[in-house]
Amino acid sequence: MAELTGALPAITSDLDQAERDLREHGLCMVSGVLDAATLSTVHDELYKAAASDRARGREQKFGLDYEHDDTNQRVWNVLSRNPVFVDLAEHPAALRLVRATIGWPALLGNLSANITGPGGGEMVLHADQIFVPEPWPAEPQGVNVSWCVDDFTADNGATCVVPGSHLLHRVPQADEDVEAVPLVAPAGTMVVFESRLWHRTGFNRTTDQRRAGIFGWYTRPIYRTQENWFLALDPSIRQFASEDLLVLLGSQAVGLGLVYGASPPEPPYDDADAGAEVGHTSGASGLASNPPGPHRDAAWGVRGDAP
Ligand SMILES: O=C(O)CCC(=O)C(=O)O
Repeated sequence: MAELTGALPAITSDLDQAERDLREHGLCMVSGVLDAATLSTVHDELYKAAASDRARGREQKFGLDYEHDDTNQRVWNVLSRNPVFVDLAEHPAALRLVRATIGWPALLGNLSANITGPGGGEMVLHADQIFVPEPWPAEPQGVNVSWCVDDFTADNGATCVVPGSHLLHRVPQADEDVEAVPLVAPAGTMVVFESRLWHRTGFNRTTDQRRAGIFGWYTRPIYRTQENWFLALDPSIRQFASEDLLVLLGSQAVGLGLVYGASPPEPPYDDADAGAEVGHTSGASGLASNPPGPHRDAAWGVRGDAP
């Protein structure tokens, strides 16, 4: 049996504490990040997207999910479904913890949802950086920011984690004899765990509850994204993207992902102030564009996080 000494941190609303928990335990649970109106919109829009996918036969099975499970539903490309999901992907609290774990620039590998249904089976125990060849680099290569869209309970399939497993610094074996404990948390909780932590979807033992979680997967910028944003993203999301989101999508880049040796230019802005700031005109037509930002490359260089 693997030697494990970890513990689960308590839910906190203090981001300094969350950052310490993430460093020490490989995960943190943060309350008070979403207001009630945002949570309600996220909930309704996610279930609407899930129902639409199901009605149109657009569901895709995921390799690590329980094989014989027709109650669980993955919802892909959540970022394109409604701008409220952009608010999750670039939430300042989320990005603070992403930066603290893997630095900046980072890429958003995916924003997808997993909805467990009554009777839904367990997922395969895994670490998210499963694609990184071993021996792994000393530091985590990614971080998962997950959002509890419903209450997560021990019965309805709350994500289960193996405390301390990030320190084992390897993927779990198929027959690994370890205890995975449920992350019990109310809807709206933001749970952040680094990419070496072993985890899985829990059993949904209820007869009448669905449990939705949205999982934002962020990586260092040397990894390919799971969702191919260049093909999958609704163009309006990029059109109105913040600078942080452009970086996360690979549409602003340094070192890798360049176009003719420079960062790709930003899309046109609709916002007169954004153009004025850099000495460009931007009118109601929204056709003026900001230049690519060598100043940004310089800023990243100073932070020293460029690949
Ligand atoms: O659904 C969950 O609770 C966990 C999902 C997960 O681990 C994953 O998608 O990698």
